[in-house]
This record gives sequence, C-alpha cells and structure tokens, in this order.
Amino acid sequence: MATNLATSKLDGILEKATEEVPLGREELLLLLGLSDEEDLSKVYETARFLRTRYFKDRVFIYGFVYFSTYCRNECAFCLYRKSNRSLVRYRKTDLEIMETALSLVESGVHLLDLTMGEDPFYFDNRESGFEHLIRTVEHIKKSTDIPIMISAGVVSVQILRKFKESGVDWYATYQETHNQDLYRKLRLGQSYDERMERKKLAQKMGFLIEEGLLTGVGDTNEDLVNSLEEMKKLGADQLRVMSFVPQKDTPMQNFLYVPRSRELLIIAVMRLVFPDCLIPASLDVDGLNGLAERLNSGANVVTSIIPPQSGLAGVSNHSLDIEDGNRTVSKIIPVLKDCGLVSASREEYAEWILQRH
Ligand code: SAM
Ligand code: MD0
Ligand code: SF4
Repeated sequence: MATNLATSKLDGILEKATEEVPLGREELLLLLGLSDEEDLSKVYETARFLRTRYFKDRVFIYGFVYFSTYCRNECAFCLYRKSNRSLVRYRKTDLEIMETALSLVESGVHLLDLTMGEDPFYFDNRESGFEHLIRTVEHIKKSTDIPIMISAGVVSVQILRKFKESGVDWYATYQETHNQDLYRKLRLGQSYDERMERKKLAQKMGFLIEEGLLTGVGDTNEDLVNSLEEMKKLGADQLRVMSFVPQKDTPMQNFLYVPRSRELLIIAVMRLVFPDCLIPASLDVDGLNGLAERLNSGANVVTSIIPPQSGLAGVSNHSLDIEDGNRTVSKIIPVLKDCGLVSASREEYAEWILQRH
C-alpha cells in the first residue's frame, strides 16, 4: 500500500515534469531521495524523453584544451591547487594551443573549451598577461570559426570584454555549490559573490554561460535543491554536475566516497528542471566507460575530448583515457550509437547557439 502511494506520487511528479510544469521543493527532494532501481529508471526515461523533445537524437561534442596547469588558488578538491608540489605543471605556448585546437576541430568537435588554472603568468601581468591568449583566440576563430568557451577562472571585467571582442561565445565558471558555508570549505579564500557576479556580468555582456556543481563533497539534497533554484534564477545555458574525484596530496584525499549513482540522478533531475539546456556527460570523471550511463541519464553534450600525444591533462582525472586515445571523437561515436544518439552537425550546434542568444 505504502509503495503504491509512493509510486503514484512519483508518477505524478514525472507527469508534471513531462508537461514542463515547474516542480516544487518537496517534489525535487523526493526525486533526489530515490534509490529503488525501478523508480530511478523511470526518472532516467523521462529525462531522455525531454532531451529528445528539444534535441532529438543529436549530441554536441566539446574539445578540451587545458593549456596551463599553474594556479594561484587553493581549492580543497583540486589536484592543481597552488601548494600541491607533487605534480609537474605545464604552460602551453600559443603555437601548441593553436595546433591542439586545430587538430580537435579537424576531429569533429563542435566547440573548444580553453581552460587553465588561475595562472599567475596571466593574472599577475594584468591585461598584458592575456594579450597572447586573446590573439590566439582570434587566430583560431579566423581559421576555423569554431565556437569557443573560456574557462580561465574569475578574470577581470576588462579581460572579459576583450574575450568578447575576440569572438569567445561561452564563459564557464562553476560555483560547485550554492551553500556558502560549503563553498568556503571548497574554494578556500575565494569570494562566492565575486565569482557569481562575474558570471552574471558575462551573461549581460552577451556570453552564454555555464554553471556547475560538484557532488560528493558534503552536499545534501537540500543543498542540491537550492542549487537548482539558484541555477534557475541565473538562467545558465549549460549546467553540469561532476562527481568529486579524490586527489592525492590534497586536503580532501580521504573524503568519504559517494556512489556515482548520485551524479546520474542529478543529471536526470537537471534535465527535468531544465529540459532545453545543455547538460554535459564529462569524460573527465570515469572516462569512456562512464559515458553511456551519463547519456542515458539525460546528458546531451560530451565534454573533455583530449587528443592523445598532446601532453595535455584532464582536471578531475589528469591522465585517465588520454594517451590511449579513448577521449577522442572516433571512440565516442560507437557509444553514442549504442545509446540511440548521433553527433550533431556543426551547423546544428551553431544554430542552437544563435537561437539561445
Ligand atoms: N581554474 C578555473 C576554475 O576553477 O574556474 C578553470 C578550471 S575548471 C575546469 C575546474 C573545474 O573542474 C572545477 O570548477 C571543478 O568543478 C572541477 N574539478 C576540479 N577538481 C575536481 C575533482 N577533484 N573532482 C571533480 N571535479 C573537479
Ligand atoms: C570537462 N575537464 O568538461 C573538463 C572541464 C571546464 N570548463 C570543463 C571540467 O570535464
Ligand atoms: Fe585552481 Fe581551478 Fe583547481 Fe581551483 S579548481 S585550484 S581555481 S585550477
């Protein structure tokens, strides 16, 4: 009897989501609290149904260029935090960035995500530090016309403006959580408001924006519902969640493990709440093996394509699947096919961006 009541409640919520009636807090909490396999598959099925409504069977693919692993910050979860001396860092030259960018475009990605730590080489030299990067972006744009995302941390307003002028389409900075106490423990010494305000400003300036969550870092279901509400207010165009991957020699290396099913459920709930948004399935967490389950939860973008032999790293998994070429377009196409999906054309992605603007 109790089960039947719970089942009909879940069915009612999914019906509402299908009709795109906004879900309330209690309903979202109920979804995030599900653990029964049958219930979960219903949620994933609804998420896929909504994805199909807006994107048919088309998936977008993002190339990832982590061009500098130096960072002035001390995020507790991140391998690349300033005080971590246990890794060899690199800073790629303009030419190397350009070559990697071109090879990624050639391989069939729809966007290039240019990412770095908050590298002092760029940040301490004020505007001139970014000068070369901006020229490189202009070059890439001129020769390929590929959409570009910048994930360079909290850059100054002037630099943001220059990125806009050089043709950058997306600005990505993730709060990780919208619980400010938790934020303080994760992004040590960084202002919550500044990060959020810069994102909003970028949006005003005409960038598309991405917001992101980390899960498995002490976030509660209440926190997640708050995040969904904040994301709704923000009106981000792309929304992501990634599971925390513990990093050796960092403060959170022994943090309690949270099963991946949590990330999958959050992806699905994001799809129910934001049916027309872009939601990544990142290869950075579990590599190629983790792709199908993320797509089957309702994701519609594959991110973190990295060419082998480029000497480039990932973020949450700095080397997983890179050198063996598993983070390439050709390796993910069969996985898409198994999930009943195909890669979109470049025109389709350009159209989505245009319509979103
Ligand atoms: N340095 C810039 C910044 O922090 O905004 C750009 C880099 S951004 C790609 C780094 C993102 O990767 C973080 O915002 C976080 O969401 C994710 N990340 C970093 N370390 C991670 C880890 N150990 N596990 C999972 N995700 C992680
Ligand atoms: C990814 N490794 O998409 C990348 C990164 C930064 N904008 C994205 C976290 O998984
Ligand atoms: Fe630096 Fe970004 Fe890592 Fe934080 S998440 S330590 S800002 S690279």
